[in-house]
Amino acid sequence: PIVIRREAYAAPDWLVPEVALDFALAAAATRVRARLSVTRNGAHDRPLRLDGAGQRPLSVSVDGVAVNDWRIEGEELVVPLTGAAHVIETEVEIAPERNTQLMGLYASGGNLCTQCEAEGFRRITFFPDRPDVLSVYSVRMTADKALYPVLLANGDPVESGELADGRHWATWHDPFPKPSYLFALVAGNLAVNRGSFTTMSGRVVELGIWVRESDLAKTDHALHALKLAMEWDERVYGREYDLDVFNIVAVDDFNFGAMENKGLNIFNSRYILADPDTATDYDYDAIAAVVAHEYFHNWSGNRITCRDWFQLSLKEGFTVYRDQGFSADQGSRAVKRIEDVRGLRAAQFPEDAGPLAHPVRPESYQEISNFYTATIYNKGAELIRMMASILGPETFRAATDLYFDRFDGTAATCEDYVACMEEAGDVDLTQFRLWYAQAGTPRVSATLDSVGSRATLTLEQHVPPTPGQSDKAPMVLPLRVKLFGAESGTALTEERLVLFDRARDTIIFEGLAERPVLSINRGFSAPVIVESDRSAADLAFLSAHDDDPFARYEAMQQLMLDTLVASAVHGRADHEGVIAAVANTLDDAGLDPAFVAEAVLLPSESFIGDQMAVVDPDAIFRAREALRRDLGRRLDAQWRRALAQGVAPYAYTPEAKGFRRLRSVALGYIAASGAADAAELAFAQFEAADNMTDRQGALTTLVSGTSDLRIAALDIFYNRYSDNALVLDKWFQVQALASRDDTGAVVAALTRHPDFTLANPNRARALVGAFSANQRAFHAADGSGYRLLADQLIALDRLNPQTAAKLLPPLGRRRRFDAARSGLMRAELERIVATPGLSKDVFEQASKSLE
Ligand code: B3K
Ligand code: ZN
Repeated sequence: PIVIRREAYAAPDWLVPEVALDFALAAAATRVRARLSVTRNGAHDRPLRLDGAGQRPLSVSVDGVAVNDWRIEGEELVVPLTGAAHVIETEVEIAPERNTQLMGLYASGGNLCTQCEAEGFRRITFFPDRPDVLSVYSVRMTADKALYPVLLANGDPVESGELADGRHWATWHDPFPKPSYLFALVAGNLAVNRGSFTTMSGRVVELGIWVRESDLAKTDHALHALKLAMEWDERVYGREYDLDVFNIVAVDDFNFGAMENKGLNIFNSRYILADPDTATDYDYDAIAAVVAHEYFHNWSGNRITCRDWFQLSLKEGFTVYRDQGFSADQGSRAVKRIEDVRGLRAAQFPEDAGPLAHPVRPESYQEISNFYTATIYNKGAELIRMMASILGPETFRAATDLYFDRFDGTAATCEDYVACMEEAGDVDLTQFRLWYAQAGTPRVSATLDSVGSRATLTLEQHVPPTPGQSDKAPMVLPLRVKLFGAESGTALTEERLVLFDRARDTIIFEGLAERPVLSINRGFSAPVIVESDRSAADLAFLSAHDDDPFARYEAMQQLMLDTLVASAVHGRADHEGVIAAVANTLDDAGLDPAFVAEAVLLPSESFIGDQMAVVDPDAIFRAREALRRDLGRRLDAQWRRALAQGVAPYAYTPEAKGFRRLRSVALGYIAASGAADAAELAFAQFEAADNMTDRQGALTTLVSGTSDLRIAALDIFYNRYSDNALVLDKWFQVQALASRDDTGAVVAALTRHPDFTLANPNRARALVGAFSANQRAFHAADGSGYRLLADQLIALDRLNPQTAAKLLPPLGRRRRFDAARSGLMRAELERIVATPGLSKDVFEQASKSLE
């Protein structure tokens, strides 16, 4: 395989200051004519090399004269050139309706759209398809007017008109130089929800959300979120929008969540369409977050882009950090932080502990699409968060101002970003840079010894080895620390930000009036694993008294984890501590219901597994169910009270959302208790619900139970939503995630359901992706889960390598399991690697997982 290395970066030989594209659009065959003005970059005599993807040019001309001295080398078009500046014209024909990879120009639901990041533009036309070549684009499109009445591209619309043969045309111009990955066009039969936003300097921007006519009523939430995001970015980062129009188009077939193309974002419809009947609170929140994320990229990504793909976290980590801040400001900061940390632990920590671990700024790749990972995105966001904590809010803002100002209009590096933080913050981030270079989640052991009025906190850190990196240096870990009095329950110290940057260190606290209890890594100030010797009593104490809500949640989680791991290892454990702490939290009337719901939820089966030397899925399931049953029984009155609380007609407010969340958690515990009326309660909620959150919550509970009402509810749900693809995804997903003995068989049957298709990434992820996240079902001892995943993955790879490769990582976690399971997983990986015609996407992930 060809390996691309970060250190091999070289500036482009040729630049393309301007490009004009002319598309004769049709689903079966689209003609693309490209006119590139190219300039030689530096003194060299090398020819022009343009990336392609297997096409042959129909014609090539240089300065208006047809030439035939070009050649194809691999997938590149090589054109010898003599001067310092030329105009190159090429013509190709592509077939959007045969494009199942969904990269480049493709058809979705009868419309035509593009996806170019990272390397899709080369599937449209020959071009230096790399992010450090920035060009001003002019685009002309002609198409059948009846089939494609709407023609959109980047930038601002210029002109449009009619043609004789039922065709029409439109031209668009984007004045901002951009890399090819930000190119976009859409041709389709679309309706628009329009709005407008007046920027801080008084410019009026016309906003449009484009969807199929029948979905128009589901676009208000996204449009509202867009306006909130535009206002937030002005207020919090001083960033103003820069074009006269901002368009978003929703499509059903999309490899990712959404794409930040300049002025023309293209979205997976699941991150646009919402109404209370079809979308959950989780969906509403995700829509607002993704709309904001893509909008924020206009500055962190588009105005300042990446020099090369190793710098991907420059735009993604920073933009995730920005969208997390935006979402935190829409509701509870504490709950948002809990959700983000839960997500990091569910996706990034396992990645960092497995065969696909890589630094936030990787050193090499075979296929760049495989590096759109939780490490680049979510760990990358944690790096920005740590620098923001080190600088403090005002200085951080001065540092981002400096960064935006200095690098506007350029293709920058992670190093450029850190240098701005360093300069504006007047701090030395030399050692901090290790966060970009070293993979693996640091482990911190924290011990607090107190004698009289003096306490010593001893910290030790260890960064585990990861592929290609056996020895690690100590990192800078910003740890927020505070001590509480064990008797009084009040704070003994102020919160301190400890910059722990050695293998071992001690911190002394003096003048303590009583025995201290340690609260550490408050707010999850560093993305690390903390091992402390705090007793169950101290954890219970913190879960009730800590004044940082995240730390309260964390103490409760640790108490639950300690109990569950002990139980999974020894077959049983004392549940009293957890029951008392959960009761305390449920009875604390001062707490936000959304926080309570998060705090009383047990850690997931996989997260429990991550704490064990060898994951035992069945023992974990039994331990967790036993604790759930005890919590359900012992706190029955509290759960029923929570279930009755805050019931009101649907509203999308933080308060109403919190009540809904707590009600669905309560329903789950009532079901776990084995109460005779549990299924009826769930079914009643399922039928009475005036919103999808309550309906899906009830269905989720029913589907993991044994009552026949489960079948009834699934049928009602299916029939009610059989024409709504996004809700059918939920129907598949809820079954794939069910805690049942027969889930593997159910999922196998669902792969043959008439509504199941691998051609649609959302559907593939809803069934196959969800199944592999269901620890007990996926890790069935007979290997049937592994076989199912491998079969689907091999089939999907023939259509869509990028989405297939994303399904592979669960098979790579084999070293975490017993020898029998590990061997079965290995056999499936070997079968995948031996598949003829395998894509490089899947090959890279599978072969690395076998190492
Ligand atoms: N930048 C896009 C990534 C799409 C890449 C697909 N291979 C989405 C986002 O992070 O905003
Ligand atoms: Zn992004």
